[in-house]
Amino acid sequence: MTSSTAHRSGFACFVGRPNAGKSTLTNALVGTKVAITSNKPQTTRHAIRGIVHRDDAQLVIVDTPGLHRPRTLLGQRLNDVVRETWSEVDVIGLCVPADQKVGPGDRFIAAELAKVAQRTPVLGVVTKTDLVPQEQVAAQLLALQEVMDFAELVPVSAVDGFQVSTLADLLVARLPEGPQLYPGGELTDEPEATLVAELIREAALEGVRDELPHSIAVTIEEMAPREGRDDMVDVHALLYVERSSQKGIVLGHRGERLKRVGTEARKQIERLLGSRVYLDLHVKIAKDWQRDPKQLRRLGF
Ligand SMILES: Nc1nc2c(ncn2[C@@H]2O[C@H](COP(=O)(O)OP(=O)(O)OP(=O)(O)O)[C@@H](O)[C@H]2O)c(=O)[nH]1
Ligand SMILES: [Mg+2]
Repeated sequence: MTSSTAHRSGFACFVGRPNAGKSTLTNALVGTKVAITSNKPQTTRHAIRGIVHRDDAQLVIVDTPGLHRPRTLLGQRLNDVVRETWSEVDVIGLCVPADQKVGPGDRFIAAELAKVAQRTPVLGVVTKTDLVPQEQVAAQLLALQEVMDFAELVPVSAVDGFQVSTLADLLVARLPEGPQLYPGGELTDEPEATLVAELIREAALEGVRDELPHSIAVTIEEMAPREGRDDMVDVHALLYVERSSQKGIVLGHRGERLKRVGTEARKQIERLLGSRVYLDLHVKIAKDWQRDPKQLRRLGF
């Protein structure tokens, strides 16, 4: 028997061009940072699950990489992650920022989604509404309506919180009835080491540009509480770049830049782990790793 108070549970995913605001929106819905964000394209590199707990539902949001025209094997792999994710969820949100014209990239994604839309509802989500006047939001909703037949259209801002809970309601309404999928209080199923590596990458993305953001990868070589101490975790991490010229930029003059990245990342990691952290961070060159299947595998792609 169904009743209006039945508990719902399931999966939603956000898709869209790089930089559309998918990860920021995921974090806003979950209420904490589960995915790193930046103003560089292709910040997200795997499907990240964030869990929204409510009395009436458990909504698992899967944040995906931005779908784009791939130029490397990594880019292809990222796009594969997106397509695999949207074929598995209960509801999809196509994110389009309010401050940019609906373009060929959005139409390309919508055309692909139209095939999925027969069995999975797709919501049109206009993000970043805080950046533009109201009329422009209205115009963007109209423009988005043209690209495909959406189950629902909703404008949101992850920054000022506008309609974030409305979006949660709309997503939850599309979930099947079911029990909790994750224990109460669990906000993500990302391994701690992955979150730590991501926080380091987020800090490293700050202030770099052009090709460099794409070339950066971070691995955690070792992470453990310091022997004999319960208030200190030692983290040994490697920051990969693809060329020696990039290593110079990341290090900065006398290693000053890397030091700043380490300090910023350490603060974030301490907040995440709730303990003091010693971060040992080194830069290594993995030549052209974005194009090399073997190295991609080693880096987890
Ligand atoms: N003003 C404003 N900025 C936002 C909002 N949402 C995201 N941004 C900014 O937009 C940029 C991209 O945000 P992300 O959440 O990383 O975008 P993404 O879609 O996950 O990007 P990829 O992972 O590269 O696909 C960041 O600089 C965010 O701070 C919003 O609601 N308002
Ligand atoms: Mg992202």
